[in-house]
Amino acid sequence: MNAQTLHPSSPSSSASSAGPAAVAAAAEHSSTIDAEFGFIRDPARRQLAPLAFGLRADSPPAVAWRAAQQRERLSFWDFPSSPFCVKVRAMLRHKGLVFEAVDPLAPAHWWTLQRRGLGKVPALQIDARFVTDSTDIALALEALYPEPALVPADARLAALNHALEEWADEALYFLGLHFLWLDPATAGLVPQLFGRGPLGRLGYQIYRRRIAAQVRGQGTGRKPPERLLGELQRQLDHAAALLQPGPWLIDEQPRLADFALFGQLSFLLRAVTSGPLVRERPPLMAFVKRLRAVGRDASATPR
Ligand SMILES: N[C@@H](CCC(=O)N[C@@H](CS)C(=O)NCC(=O)O)C(=O)O
Repeated sequence: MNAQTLHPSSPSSSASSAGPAAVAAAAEHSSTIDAEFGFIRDPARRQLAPLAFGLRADSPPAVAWRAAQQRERLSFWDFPSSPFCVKVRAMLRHKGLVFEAVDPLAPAHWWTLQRRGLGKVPALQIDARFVTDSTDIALALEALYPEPALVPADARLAALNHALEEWADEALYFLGLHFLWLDPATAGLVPQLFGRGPLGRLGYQIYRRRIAAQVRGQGTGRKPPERLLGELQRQLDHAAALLQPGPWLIDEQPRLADFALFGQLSFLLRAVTSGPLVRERPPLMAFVKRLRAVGRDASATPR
């Protein structure tokens, strides 16, 4: 197997200052990142090795350096197509963290999610601590691994960051749920995710009913479909305008709001009606491409 050896600098150096020279300077702390799976092979951190696959061989040295300094074990309850999981996955990768992805549908993991979590994905276990909700996960990560920062230091920008995150997580998400689950144009596609057998069909019916109740309860589902289409177009125009001149929503680097918008745009791109509306807005597609690069292809959206 192809492997790449990395030489992290001393633990007191800042991650952002770990250029190639600093990285090469501390050969005594060397650890190996497997080129294919991103395992860390440093014997001192062996407990992470078998399961971690948050990094790829093309991770920049500073990212790999941060991962090599990571002491906590991160297990991520990750459902690939969830927009909130796309958001968290991209943030984990942006921060250069190594994590184990856990299948939330496996019975034992599903039960953990009900018992210790909110019954929803994403969830992140940080050593023994179980954190739920993508915003709380982001803030927990930020406290442990402050660089690169998801929240700007400036109070006004920080408030704007949270307001735009909320807009993406709440307003865009319910439109996404409608277009992916309830819009008749997508009806043939979603059941394929569940499998064509009787159990898959039953699972799809039950879950669809649950989604319909959520979308109706929140209010979006009470509006006629034409109105939702107009609303989506308006929201996407706002998103495109917010990204001018870009490259990010509010700052010189991607922040929490950018990851939230990325998750929702990835979700909308999957649906028959909403996908073309995102694709026909160049600032949105340029943004999605930029975040796919930052998040090392963290989106589950097919290209
Ligand atoms: N506000 C939450 C939303 C999480 C959420 O709604 N997750 C959905 C998947 S996209 C879920 O787990 N739904 C299952 C359910 O509601 O039972 C966050 O930011 O994490």
